[in-house]
Amino acid sequence: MSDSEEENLERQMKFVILGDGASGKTSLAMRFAQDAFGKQYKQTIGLDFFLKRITLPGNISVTLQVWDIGGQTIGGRMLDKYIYGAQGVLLVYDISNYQSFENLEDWYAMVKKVNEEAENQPVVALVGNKIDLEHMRTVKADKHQRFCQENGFSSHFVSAKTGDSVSLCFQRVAADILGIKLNKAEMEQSQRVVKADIVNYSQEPVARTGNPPRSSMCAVQ
Ligand code: G3D
Ligand code: MG
Repeated sequence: MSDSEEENLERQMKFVILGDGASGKTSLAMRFAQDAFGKQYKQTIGLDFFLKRITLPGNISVTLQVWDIGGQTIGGRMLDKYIYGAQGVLLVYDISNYQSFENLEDWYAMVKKVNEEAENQPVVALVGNKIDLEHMRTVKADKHQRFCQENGFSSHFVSAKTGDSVSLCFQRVAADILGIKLNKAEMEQSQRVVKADIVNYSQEPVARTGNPPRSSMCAVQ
């Protein structure tokens, strides 16, 4: 194995998922983790974070350490410890709950405070969750985009319920952290690579010989 391959195997990144209660943080974490860890998830979530390996285009393996803040609120005493050292921050709101969007200003202020003296600033992603509830949307997409532009966030719309774009979101943030730009074709391709990885981890050979799942929705439902 070459040095660079070894380095790739060991690369680990800390992600933290922030946002108001009920915006869907735990659901997102579970949706992302489930494919790979299945029943073990509940066990590991009790320990503050879980690990999941993904493969980015170019066969780059990264292990994501994903922290769900649980019941921590903005004033929570442990919150800075969750945020500290995170290379990826997902700011999550519920597109059908305007307050959850507005409060992200405060969540982001907390991220900036914790990173005041940090050499490397985290990559921050704005994640509008519950897009399956499009008919109940109260946060207009242009508000979302403006918030992204003002602060240099990447923009994501997902549904933890259906699984729509959840893996892709984590993957795009990981790619951003490494400075890898993914074009559309690569994103689709890399989604498939991730799926293949997951199937090998969590399912019996029957899944490998059968039709490969086409998307995260297919893989988990
Ligand atoms: P939190 O960890 O941010 O507090 P949870 O949020 O993951 O506990 O989710 C809060 C509620 O929102 C849950 O409903 C959950 O099922 C729901 N939810 C999470 N993500 C989605 C989504 O993408 N779409 C829809 N429609 N609902 C979602 P309950 O009823 O269990 O409280
Ligand atoms: Mg939660």
